[in-house]
Amino acid sequence: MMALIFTELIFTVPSDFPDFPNRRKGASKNSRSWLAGLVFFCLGLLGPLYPAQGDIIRIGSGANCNALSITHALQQALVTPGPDEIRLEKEFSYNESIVIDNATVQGPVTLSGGWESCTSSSSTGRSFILRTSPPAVVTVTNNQVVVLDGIELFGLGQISLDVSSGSQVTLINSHVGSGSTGIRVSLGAEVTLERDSLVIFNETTSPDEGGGITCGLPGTPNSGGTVNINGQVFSNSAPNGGGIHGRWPNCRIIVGEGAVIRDNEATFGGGVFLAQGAFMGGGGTGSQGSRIHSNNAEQGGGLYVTDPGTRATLFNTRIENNEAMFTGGGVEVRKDGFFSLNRSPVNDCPNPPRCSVISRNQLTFPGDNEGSALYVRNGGQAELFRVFIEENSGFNRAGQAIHVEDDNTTILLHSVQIWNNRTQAAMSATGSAALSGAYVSVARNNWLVAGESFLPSFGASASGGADVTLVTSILTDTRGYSGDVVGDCLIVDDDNNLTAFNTLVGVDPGFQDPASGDLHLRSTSPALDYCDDSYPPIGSDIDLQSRGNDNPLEPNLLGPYDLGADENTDSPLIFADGFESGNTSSWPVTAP
Ligand SMILES: [Ca+2]
Ligand SMILES: [Ca+2]
Ligand SMILES: [Ca+2]
Ligand SMILES: [Ca+2]
Repeated sequence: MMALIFTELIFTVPSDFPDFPNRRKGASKNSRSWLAGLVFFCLGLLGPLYPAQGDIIRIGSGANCNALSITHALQQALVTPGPDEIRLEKEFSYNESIVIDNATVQGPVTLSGGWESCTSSSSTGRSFILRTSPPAVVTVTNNQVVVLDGIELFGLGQISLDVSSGSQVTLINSHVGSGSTGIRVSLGAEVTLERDSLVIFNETTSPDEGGGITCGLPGTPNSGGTVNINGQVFSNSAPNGGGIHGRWPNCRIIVGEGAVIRDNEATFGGGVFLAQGAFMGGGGTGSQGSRIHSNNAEQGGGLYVTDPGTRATLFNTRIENNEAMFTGGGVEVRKDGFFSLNRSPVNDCPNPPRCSVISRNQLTFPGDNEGSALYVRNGGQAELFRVFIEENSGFNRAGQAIHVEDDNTTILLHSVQIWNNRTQAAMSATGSAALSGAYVSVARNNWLVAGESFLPSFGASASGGADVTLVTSILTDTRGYSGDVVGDCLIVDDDNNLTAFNTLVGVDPGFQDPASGDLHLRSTSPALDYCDDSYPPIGSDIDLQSRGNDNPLEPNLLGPYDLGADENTDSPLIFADGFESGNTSSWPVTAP
């Protein structure tokens, strides 16, 4: 417990919402040196959670020790049939290249660090294993099952942990740092990074590896594996995937409660790069969401998804404060890749309703660049459900926050709030792309024109034959539309270039507190009970409340469906004055 708290104190930025939009980004190359890593690592506390299992082999030089090296201990483990725990004395020096496969060990093995001596009954801190020449510091292969508990691996120029061929490795209270790639997972292996574990300060120049974690081998189809992330992948760098690089359909990156991918750096995919059919899924639950934040790249600051069959389908994940030079500050999807973000209908998150966000991401290169939040090209598809897109910005507070371009390329927005972005249009499409928004609430977006004055954003922009359709939505604080945009069941403040049916123009939509980003509907909003189900809702509203709540006091204009991201499900105000006034004239006419 102490270790967990301590880790969070050190490795969590106290304020995750630096001043917008002039915040400074995270790690520099300098801070990624292994010396800095050592400093961080030395601050760790406390040790193994696993009880001793089977035989215990103690490495060290004093009383009660029975091995002088890890390799020596593994030789002893081989001759016993069951599982083994190898305890590493803390002050002892470990500079070995350790191979765990069926030739050297029999049964599952735990490497447990942080023991004061071979006579200690408990461990504190971690043991270091360093290696300055190839191969990897620890290689686990041939279906071995290994737990690293209280261990720090320093690759110092090569892979720190190489797990392959059906093996399973779990890291508890362990750090993997300063390697060429921190962890490589391949050929059906599985690695689990538990919440108090870090992959940190790794750096590679190979385009086929991630800085922190590599899943799959280049040129070997289906050589992926599974990576479960509940810990942090932090301050790593690579050309493709500063934090994580995944390829092949059997590469599965699963983020869970407490997963944090942050301050990583790349050319493509600062946080995560997925290609050639790789899959990323999962999301946070309970008290810890999962976060992809403060990463940076030239394209795809947080996440870069490319190639047919490649998918990232995330829930309860905050993609924020990432930065790209050119496109895709938060997320970039290319070449038939698929990205979706949703709020889990079953698992709560630490700060509802903002369970899933693409917020405070930025583009930095001079010019009107596109996709500070989300950028989709070349056959890519993106779907957002119950997502907040807020405070994203391009260079000089211009550009486009959400952008889709090219044939057969689509963005679907459903129960999405687009608020307070610096963007020329709340959403933009060009080059025959399709953009559909349903149950979308748009307010307070604007952009800085020529660095001089702010103009309200267009509600949407369609050019080059793009197809932009908006239904059952509210768009306000706009300056109309750019290009031809079509819609139905809308409340808009300006319908210039908008062709829409059943639309109210220029009325107050009745948001709760638009200045502070609360776009829930007041009980007096004209958006209540407005639309029918011509545009069937996909699941619940942004609060996980049922769509189509029929307020008995509100006449159904076309049907019981509210416009925008929120369905108002407040109890009907049958006694609107609360009886206190004694003035029956203020009672709604339908009240008895
Ligand atoms: Ca054994
Ligand atoms: Ca309703
Ligand atoms: Ca009604
Ligand atoms: Ca609601």
